[in-house]
Amino acid sequence: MTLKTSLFAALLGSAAMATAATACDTTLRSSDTHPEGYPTVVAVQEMGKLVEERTDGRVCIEVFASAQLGEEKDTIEQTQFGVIDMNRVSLGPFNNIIEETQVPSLPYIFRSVDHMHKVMDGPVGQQILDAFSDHDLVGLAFFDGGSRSFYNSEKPVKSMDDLKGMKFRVMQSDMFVDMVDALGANATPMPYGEVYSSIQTGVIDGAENNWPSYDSSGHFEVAKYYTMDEHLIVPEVLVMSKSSFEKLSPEDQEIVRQAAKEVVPVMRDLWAASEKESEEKVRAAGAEIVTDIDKQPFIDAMKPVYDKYVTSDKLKQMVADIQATE
Ligand code: GTR
Repeated sequence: MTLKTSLFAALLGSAAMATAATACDTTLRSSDTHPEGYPTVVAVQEMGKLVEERTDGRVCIEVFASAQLGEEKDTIEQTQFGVIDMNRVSLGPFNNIIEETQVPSLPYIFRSVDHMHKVMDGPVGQQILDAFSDHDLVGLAFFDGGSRSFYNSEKPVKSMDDLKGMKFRVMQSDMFVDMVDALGANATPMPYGEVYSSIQTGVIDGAENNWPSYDSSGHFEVAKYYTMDEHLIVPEVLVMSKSSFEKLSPEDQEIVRQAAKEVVPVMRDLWAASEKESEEKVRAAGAEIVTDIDKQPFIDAMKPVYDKYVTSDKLKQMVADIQATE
């Protein structure tokens, strides 16, 4: 290509982009680490349809799936800076930034997914959403992330003893490093996208996650032993960059907030179906699942984690409120 033709191609390209951009007055770029078709991705796309319709095309949402915009920790920073408008992430990578997010990320804090829904739909959930505003973000809604369990490439883990000395990847949260240490294993915090090759090359023995992630990431191919200890039920969150949010009119802000809330039940249904489907798929693919596990020693081992992280009156009250939620 000559300089002239490549300049022409570049001009054509930007003209095409400009045409695409004019379809909506504002296109909010939303990040997700998961691939197309994953419940969180579909939920934000569904939310986008509501927003586009209700704003008469003033505001659209475009989801960049499969970590196209980066790994969670980096995209969180970019969302705070307003480089990314919207982000769907786990609460885990927020733990080191916003202390309130540590509470629903505590191991075994929720008795069940129903208990988690009750709490996150109530005043404690609202308190956590509000906490984002001190960090250049707007908390819009919580999504499901099921329960997370350990999996590895070495052996079926049937007790805490079996975990001793093994190396597990955790999300980039100090609390999760301490959680794994408290179980007698070793933790390596690393971005999600590096986990597959790190297991494959033996840098780590395994990781921990829910069924849909264990499936869609392909981790089950390299770590076939999954133990249902269900140590975490960490909710996921949809946030917006405060600067992007403030560029919208008050009416459009309200439409965005409302649409996020309305897709929560849609997401929960998608999630329940996806969990079932993924569990069946990994079982059929040869994953060995340990279901019969005594969780009590795991629960007891978490006391040092609570002692280290639940220190302020605010967090103590939040934990008490969660425990008192029926
Ligand atoms: C998934 C979660 C992602 C990401 C990932 C991880 O379950 O949906 O947001 O946090 O786990 O382990 O990094």
